[in-house]
Amino acid sequence: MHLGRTTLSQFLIQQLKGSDQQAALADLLVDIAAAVKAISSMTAKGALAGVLGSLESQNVQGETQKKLDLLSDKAFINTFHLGGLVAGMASEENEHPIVFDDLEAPGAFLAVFDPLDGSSNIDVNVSVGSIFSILKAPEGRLPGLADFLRPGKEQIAAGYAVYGPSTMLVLTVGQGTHGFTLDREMGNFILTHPNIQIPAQTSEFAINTSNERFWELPVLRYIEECKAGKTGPRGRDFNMRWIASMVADVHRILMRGGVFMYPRDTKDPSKPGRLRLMYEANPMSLVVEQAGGKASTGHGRILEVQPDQIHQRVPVILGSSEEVDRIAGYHEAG
Ligand code: AFP
Repeated sequence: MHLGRTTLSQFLIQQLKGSDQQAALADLLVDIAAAVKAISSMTAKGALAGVLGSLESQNVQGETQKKLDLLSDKAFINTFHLGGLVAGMASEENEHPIVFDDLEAPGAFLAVFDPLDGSSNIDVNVSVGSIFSILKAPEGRLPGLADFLRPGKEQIAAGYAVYGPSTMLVLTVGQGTHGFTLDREMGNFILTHPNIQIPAQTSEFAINTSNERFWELPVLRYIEECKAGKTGPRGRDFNMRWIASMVADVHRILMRGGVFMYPRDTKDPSKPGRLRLMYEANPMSLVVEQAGGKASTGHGRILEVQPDQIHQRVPVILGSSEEVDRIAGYHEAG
């Protein structure tokens, strides 16, 4: 692999040359890259493209939808529909899965995605992203809801795009986690971060501390120890970051280590966390684990969770393995 010259397509041909299904998966990931390029172009234009601001509508989560939420959702839906490789898809912006029943033969894959994550940052020009998760579709029939509700360990590919100063695509097909940077002049994603490895240790944590009064004891203990720094049991100072865009926070952790936490809290007892399992936690957990990190609910591996709803939420603690282990240990101790 030549850094700076290997394109996404060339890389995927190398990684996925074992079977027809692997070749089809490579094609699907190239289709996803095309949708990401379209979204990158829209976000880069900002206010000039008339795509900022909110709509009157709300999504199934009861959250106000941004214009770019829906435009990004359409970009993925059209890409998947035209590509013919996906039998059905589920997204944050649609209450129920969409099944493509007009194809000659059902596609081999299911796509689950958050078309624009962190969209409350759009209007203030802060990095946002898209997150995707790919599952195998049932053979010879159209998919039903149960076919989507698979544990994250069954994902065959996952990744995200981060629309920041540069647009990057970070993905895994189960053979490590790799980063590609969009060369806007050429319109190609170029391999710039092969085999990303998250440092096992870190001195940086990411959490929304305005929720502190709602945290459970293990989380309180961990954050207090980080804040105590050199004067406390950790014996070193920590730094804090919170971009409120999961993709941007997790990308920083992939680049330099850290731990990201959106834990279960008592703010809304009906919600076991804020982040959605199927299209935020699962894909990000696979990417993180493939980069040598860990991803836990506090009480177990996120990728083992058996979903029972498309939009269900889950506590998320992920990043540098030694910190995730420590936090899980505090949960075990109660
Ligand atoms: P939005 O898509 O509504 O901006 O939510 C983004 C997000 O799901 C995730 O990307 C952030 O990590 C998290 O919410 C931020 O939540 P808080 O606004 O409660 O900090």
